[in-house]
Amino acid sequence: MASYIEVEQAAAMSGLRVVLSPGVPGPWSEAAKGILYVKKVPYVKVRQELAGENLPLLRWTAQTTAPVFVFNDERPRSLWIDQLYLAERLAPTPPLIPDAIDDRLLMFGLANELCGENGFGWQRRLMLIHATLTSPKAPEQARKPSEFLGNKYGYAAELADAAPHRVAAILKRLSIQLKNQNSRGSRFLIGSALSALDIYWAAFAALVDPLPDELCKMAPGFRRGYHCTDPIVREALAPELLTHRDFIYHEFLELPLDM
Ligand SMILES: N[C@@H](CCC(=O)N[C@@H](CS)C(=O)NCC(=O)O)C(=O)O
Repeated sequence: MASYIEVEQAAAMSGLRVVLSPGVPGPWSEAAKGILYVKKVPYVKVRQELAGENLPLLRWTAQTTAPVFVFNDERPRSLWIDQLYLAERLAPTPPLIPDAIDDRLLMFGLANELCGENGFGWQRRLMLIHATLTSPKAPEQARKPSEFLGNKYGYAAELADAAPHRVAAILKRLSIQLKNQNSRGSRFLIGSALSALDIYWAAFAALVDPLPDELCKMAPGFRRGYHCTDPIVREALAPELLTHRDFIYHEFLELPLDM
């Protein structure tokens, strides 16, 4: 397992410190790690407690979610888009934000569909919380964090019911993008080189179809939850999207995942 330092220790340091949830392949965290990996930016890993109170983290970063990037005495960055811009500034090469305006606006639009509020990750989280809260078999140690995360991220049963449709719409649009790109002779989701969108998709795909255990060690309960069996979602998940995820992980990202 990766080694982590505590928030109090991290707060006294300089350089780049990245707050993560140990042992969990959270898609925002794995995407952030992927971006830093590709750019070879050095950083230390700082422990967040999933669904915990995280009071020292709250004092340090004014919020309790992971991932967070803190660079020197700059403001903590707890949103994916701020993290991407910081990484791009710290290591401009290879660029992960396309230079051409049309590529850039398409990349940020699709990335927001995956990572942004109410996007793919958000909707899958609502579905996961819903599955636990409505299952009579769910053990108490699963129910408590789900209640906590449900309150934190706006869970309501009717939102969770609508979530598979939103997830499917995003998957379908992403798959159209990939097909268009392939027919233009590109292996990437945007333009003709790796962009942050390829990394976001590779990491967020875990929320429908996690990598096998030998590449991504997960507690069985987490794996069952992440693997999506909803027929509306499965129908929208073109096999090419998973092939693309595998291509990005095998060619560009760290394997096995180190959490
Ligand atoms: N703030 C991030 C999203 C990160 C996020 O939602 N992280 C969740 C992953 S489930 C988290 O850490 N939840 C656990 C907790 O809040 O304790 C962004 O919008 O860029």
